[in-house]
Amino acid sequence: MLADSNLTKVRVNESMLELVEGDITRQETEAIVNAANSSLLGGGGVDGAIHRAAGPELLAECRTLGGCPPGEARLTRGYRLKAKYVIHGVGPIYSGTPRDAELLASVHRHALQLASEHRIVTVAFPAISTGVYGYPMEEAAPVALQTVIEYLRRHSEIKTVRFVLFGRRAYQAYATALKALIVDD
Ligand code: AR6
Repeated sequence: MLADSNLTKVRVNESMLELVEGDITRQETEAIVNAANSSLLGGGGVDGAIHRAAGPELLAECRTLGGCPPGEARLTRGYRLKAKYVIHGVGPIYSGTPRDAELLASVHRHALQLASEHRIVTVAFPAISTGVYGYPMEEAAPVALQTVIEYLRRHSEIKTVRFVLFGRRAYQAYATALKALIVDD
């Protein structure tokens, strides 16, 4: 594991799992994941930032999709983004029940399954549900990371998964959780 103050890289079988501090709209991965809501018609937070950066064509395509239930994801093109695709994932609204972790794991798995189906080899995720949806960062991080690690162990077709964490605190929470998961291995 390579760990820096704002970059962590760890190999999972044939693939790389990376943590970086930054803005997901600027990523050059083939796909970026959006933290969307069930309407898929835009909102605040990272969703608003992605729609602003991608341009109005993104919303036009989203309108054709008919929404998406929590725990699932839908794929669109990336329009003016550097990323070719946006995978719109709908995370849980935090409730403090075991259903939160099930849905958070599910949205990460669905997003990666869509990437595999479309032969996308590099994917960037934000910290889904940890903003407006209220999921505590320290609770979300191990669930998101464990799910991605399990997926990469079985799917070497995805070469890189990068978590793009917005700010120091988010980066630290994910880095701490990843360290604990690797030690537990
Ligand atoms: N790059 C990376 N991460 C970001 C960025 C960015 N540019 N901007 C914010 N974040 P949120 P949610 C982080 O609220 O909790 C929307 O209105 C942010 O700091 O964007 O899943 C949707 O339409 C936080 O850690 O998504 C839904 O209605 C994380 O991204 C609702 O919010 C997620 O925060 C979804 O809520």
